[in-house]
Amino acid sequence: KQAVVRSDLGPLLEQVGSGKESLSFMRRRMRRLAVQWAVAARRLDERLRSRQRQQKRVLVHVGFLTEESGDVFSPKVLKGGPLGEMVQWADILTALHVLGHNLKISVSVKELQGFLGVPPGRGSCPLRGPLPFDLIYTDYHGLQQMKQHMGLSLRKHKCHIRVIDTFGTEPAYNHEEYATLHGYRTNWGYWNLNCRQYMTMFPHTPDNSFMGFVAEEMNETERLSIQREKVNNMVVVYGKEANMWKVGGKDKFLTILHRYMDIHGTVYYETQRPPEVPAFVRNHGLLPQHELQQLLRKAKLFVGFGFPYEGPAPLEAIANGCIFLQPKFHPPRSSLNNEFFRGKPMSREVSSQHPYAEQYIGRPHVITVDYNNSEEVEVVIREVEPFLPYEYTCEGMLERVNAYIQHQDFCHLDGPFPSANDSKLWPGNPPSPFVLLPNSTVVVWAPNVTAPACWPPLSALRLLLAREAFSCVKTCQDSGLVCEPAFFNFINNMEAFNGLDVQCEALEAEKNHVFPAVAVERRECFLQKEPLLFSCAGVSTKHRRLCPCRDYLPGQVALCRECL
Ligand code: U2F
Repeated sequence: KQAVVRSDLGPLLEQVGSGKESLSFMRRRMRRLAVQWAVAARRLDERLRSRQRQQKRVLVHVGFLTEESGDVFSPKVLKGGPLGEMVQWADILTALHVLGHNLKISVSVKELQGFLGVPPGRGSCPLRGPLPFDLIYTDYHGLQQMKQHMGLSLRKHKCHIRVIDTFGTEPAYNHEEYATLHGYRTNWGYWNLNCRQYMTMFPHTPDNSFMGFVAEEMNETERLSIQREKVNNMVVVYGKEANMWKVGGKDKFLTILHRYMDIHGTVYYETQRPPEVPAFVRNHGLLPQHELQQLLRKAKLFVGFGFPYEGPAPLEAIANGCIFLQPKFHPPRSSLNNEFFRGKPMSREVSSQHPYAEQYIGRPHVITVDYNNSEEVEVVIREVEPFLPYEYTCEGMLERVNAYIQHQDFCHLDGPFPSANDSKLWPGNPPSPFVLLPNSTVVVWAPNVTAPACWPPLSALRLLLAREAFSCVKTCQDSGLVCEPAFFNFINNMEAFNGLDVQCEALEAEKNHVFPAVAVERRECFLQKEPLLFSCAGVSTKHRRLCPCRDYLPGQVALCRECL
């Protein structure tokens, strides 16, 4: 059945209900952005009119909002607790509804059981018969609940699952046996999914799929009025919880800033001003989202003190014409050196409070400086235009989510559960389906006529040899490309080494998350033996990695030029 775009959010709002503060927050957000979604849906529909778009049966099970997982978020919605996750789930639900899919929403284990058709009650009761959904969007909590309540059948249906995972999961942490053997075991990882089934809040690492969310867009009239209404010396400080203001050196910084600017904050408080917030700051208390937008429209500067990491607010500020000033982290923070990130299933280096803003947006909208270096802190405040990357507009999110739904297939592409023990699913090292077309900087492989179907299409593949101690994320990035994990399968062969002029004195196949690669010292070449370990993120000082890169659309890094 063809999916038909919907512009009326009424039925969705009804489905979401309002039993909890978190759900009410999501409904308010949906209502506020309804017009923007409808306009985007119409535009995308015109562009995709000629395409077949299958309607999917989709279950959304929001694990972190279930009572069974403790639901620590809902009671804090009005008290300065995290809202980023709620922002994202609201937008995912809206995108799925607008794209015309058949949607069921669950925020309790009971509802989950009802939708899946497993008898209620505790204990694991395998689902009999076929899965009544094509796609299930959930999170780590929900995954655990499904394991408890679907028992063995979860394994059979795993390829239909998508896990919304804010900060991302890297292959070395995802593969249970490898993680256990090599010290990558955490409370979260080890599900042996295809890493592209994890969908992140920002395009952190191409090993995962980038889901995102949306921020408000301005039309021309709004742009002009924003520019007129800007108050020259107005700053808003990022951080809705008093704790976020507890940073060393902050007082000095604020005092200097206060000499030139009026400082505003939106810190939650009960009766009195939180002691962390200096008296000269005009604190509005936690604001409803639309009032925060109004405040940001007037402000010139949005200042972060280092926490929260990687939240939505800086994008909103930039979209409202603010400059985002944020601290650079020396050394970068990661799960190896930072309490907040410790135990998260990745070792990505977080170079500033908001690496996406730093790397993908940058100056003049984003200024990332070392706050300990007062010379650097000297900011030139000038006019900036409101800016929102296309991938964070409604149309951009709809385009991306639609492409994933129509093309990403983890049930057939790599086999339902590729595992090293399952020889059927991993038929050794298939010969390369390519003809090599060398060009000066990268090796371009043109698929020959028998090339297997793949998404993204193989014509986008550009093969690079990384320098030692370089990941494929960095290697592709340095050439203006992005690492594409879907292509690893096709470059895990001798032809790839030959194509890059690597003379292999020996060839082995091993389970290691940096393979395929060549050893720096002995010219020994290594192929990957476990497809779940293909990793864009992996780094080794002893190896030069083979990297499958591809191009991307301007403002839509998840999609290549021929991906739509
Ligand atoms: C991030 O979570 P946060 O909720 O702390 O992220 P923020 O960037 O602060 O903003 C989330 C939303 O809160 C809204 C604002 C944003 O869309 O419009 N808001 C508001 O409604 N009223 C106010 O007065 C101030 C903000 C991240 F998203 C999570 O994944 C992480 O767990 C967390 C910690 O790193 O950071």
